[in-house]
Amino acid sequence: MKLNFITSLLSISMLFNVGLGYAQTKSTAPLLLLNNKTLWYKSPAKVWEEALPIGNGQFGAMIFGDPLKERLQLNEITLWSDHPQPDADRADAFQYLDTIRKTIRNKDYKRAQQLTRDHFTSPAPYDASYQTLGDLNMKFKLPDNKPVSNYRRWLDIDQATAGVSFLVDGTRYQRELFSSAADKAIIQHLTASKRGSLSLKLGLSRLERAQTKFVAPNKLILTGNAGGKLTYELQLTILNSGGTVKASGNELEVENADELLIVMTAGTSYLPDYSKLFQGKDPHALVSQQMANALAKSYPVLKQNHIKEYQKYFHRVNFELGSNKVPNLPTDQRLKNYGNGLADPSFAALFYQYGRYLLISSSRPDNLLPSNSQGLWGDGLDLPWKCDYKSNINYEMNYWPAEQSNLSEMHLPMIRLTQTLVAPGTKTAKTYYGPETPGWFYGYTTNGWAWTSPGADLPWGVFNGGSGWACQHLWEHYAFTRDKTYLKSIYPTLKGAAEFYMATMVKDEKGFLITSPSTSPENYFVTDDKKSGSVTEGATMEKSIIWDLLNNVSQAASALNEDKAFRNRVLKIRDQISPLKIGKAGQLMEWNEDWDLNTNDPHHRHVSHLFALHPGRQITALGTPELANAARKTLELRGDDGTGWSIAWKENFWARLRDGDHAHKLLSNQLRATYQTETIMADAGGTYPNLFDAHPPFQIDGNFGAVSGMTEMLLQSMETYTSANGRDAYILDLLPALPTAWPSGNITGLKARGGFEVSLKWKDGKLHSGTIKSLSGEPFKIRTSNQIKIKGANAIARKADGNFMYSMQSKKDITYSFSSM
Ligand code: FUC
Repeated sequence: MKLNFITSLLSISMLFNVGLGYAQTKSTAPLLLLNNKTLWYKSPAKVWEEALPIGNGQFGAMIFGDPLKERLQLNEITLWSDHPQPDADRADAFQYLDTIRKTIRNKDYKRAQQLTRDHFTSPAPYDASYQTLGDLNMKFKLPDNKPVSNYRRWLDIDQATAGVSFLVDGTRYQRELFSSAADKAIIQHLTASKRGSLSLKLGLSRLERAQTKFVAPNKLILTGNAGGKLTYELQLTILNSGGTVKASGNELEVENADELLIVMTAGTSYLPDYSKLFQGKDPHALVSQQMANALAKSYPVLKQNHIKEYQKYFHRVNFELGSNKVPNLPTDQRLKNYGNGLADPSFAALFYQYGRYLLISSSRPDNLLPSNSQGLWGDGLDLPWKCDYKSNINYEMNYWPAEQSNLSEMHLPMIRLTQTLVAPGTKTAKTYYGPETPGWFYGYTTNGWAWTSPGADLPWGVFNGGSGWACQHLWEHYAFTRDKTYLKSIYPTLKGAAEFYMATMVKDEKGFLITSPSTSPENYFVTDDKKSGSVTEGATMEKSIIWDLLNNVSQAASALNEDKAFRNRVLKIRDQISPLKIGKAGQLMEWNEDWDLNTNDPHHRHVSHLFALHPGRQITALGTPELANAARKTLELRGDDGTGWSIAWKENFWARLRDGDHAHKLLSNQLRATYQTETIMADAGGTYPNLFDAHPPFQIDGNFGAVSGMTEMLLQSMETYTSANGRDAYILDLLPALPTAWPSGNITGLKARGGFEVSLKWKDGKLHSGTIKSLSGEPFKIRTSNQIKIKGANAIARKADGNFMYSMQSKKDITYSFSSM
């Protein structure tokens, strides 16, 4: 292939003006970044949390952008160390179930804790970790001792391209990069405004288990294994226009080129098939094929393919807050200002769209694994918490924005992994709850190898809710898309999860159904006589998850018009689940007994017992006001701080409580600039300069939780009513929690349950106008706080709670417009 760009001042300035969409006055002036869809900085990244992420779902890079020494830290979503552990269940666990339950009922919590730790955890080591693929290191030769000026580093989330640009001795150097899902490659284009200016050495490296091979003078291959049976391969090809490229030791050396194209492709032997224990073919043939395909295309074509494929998803939602004038400040400065309370509402919109960018970039529809706890990006061999998929918040929070922010297909890798857990989870269910136990189950976490056993220790390892909560996502994909073929395909998985819980719940002293043994994620209780433990019966979160699952399964059965007897049984059992309880401080009780105020850790980061408020729908601000008030009290007791994801979750809770200002306060807490990367388990949070969320350390769930929280402030659709045809239909709640900090704005393309696409515009803190497109022709209701005119509304009622309700019969593919009165 030939490079299509002739390096000249003209083509460089065209590249700046047309290709990247940045206005530029003179070729030597710094790039002026005028839009609100670009992260940009005035200096290279010194630490990983400043580097900028690109990814095509599967293959990603963190770009540091140093003029002299560039580092691209690379990841491949399936690169998991170690191996599957199908025998990690504790073989005799079931023998102890009855004793553990009786010990709990007898309130001997100390012994119950010991018995559970000894007999109901997993005896297997949990060593497998998501790992780095390696680094591309580039050492540039620039004119001696000449300073770098006019430096810019950016990530354009509208096009999913990143770049670096700077001047040395009157020559402008530019690198542009993207990770293309269309062509399955990371592409890098290097130019300079003076011919023959590109001289560098480049090599591939990895911390361990890697060999570099030369295949041709312009090609490098890095291969190895990840400690178990998984093998990986990374290929790099460099094409030059002008100058020379040759092998030099373990590196490639480029001298005096005018322009360069560097293409990288990567893969592993991972096969998403549990029955084969994930063992697929060596990736060499596939990675070589991907390289050949990419090399057959010119740079402009590769770039165009990439942008088109990316924007198909990204452009579905447009979000503007405040004025269209974006401060001409680098992103790290805007972040600092926001955290210091300076009004810049458009920064929140950038953070929102960045979250969508991150989901698209770490979870394309055909990903072999979902976005993990760092999305796609992780530097090291043993990453924080193994970078796995923890079910007690992290796995699910990653996918909260998928449906509502119109990225439904990005949900599919998570839905597929959850289905993969059915086979190992069937075994785990029987091993821990008895050979006759129906269905499938997993508790605390899963990983790239479909782990379903409990964890090795307490308080975290023995949690009952994993499969139930993960299944909420299988249901939600249907709730938003109304795709019955899909629903039919996942129904057995939902049903299996429900069957497990229906068979294993026990009766409490009053005859209500609860779980036992039971924990409230990673928290300890203190009884009134000051006994502390984590193992008890009937923790609120577990019963709330089961309630939600049974509710969803019954709706699924009725939507499919099948399984009537089963559905009736599901509903009967759902109604026997122990009700949510309000404690002596007016709080929603976390435990089966009113122990909340005894706690030694009042600000514990998990606020698990509010699952019913969000992401569940058993509590709603207007439908169950007493429980909603109790949830509010709980949030007040827990406080406004927490780890990154904890703060993000609280944004969602306050939005569901229809308190936009409090939700916004949490968002401001989250958007405090931080560099803290040491693990902190209590109040910490914050946002790194590259806008990754800080647990700390970096954990991507906070980014996704914030997208969800902001969406919940603008649109909610979790409430149902029974429509004239006897089916469940949804209430679309418009601007339920608009904060005063966002008096004007607009958002287009949000999705609502029931199959609707919603666009909203507001002014002076009030809904101004909008549209609702019906994608499935289902009836719906609209709730607004100010009166609107809408064609086709056949009923208007002012409710006691001060909102207006409009009842609609919709037709498929018709868009309904409305405006305020
Ligand atoms: C859970 C949380 C931690 C952390 C980890 C990945 O264990 O309690 O805060 O998010 O997952």
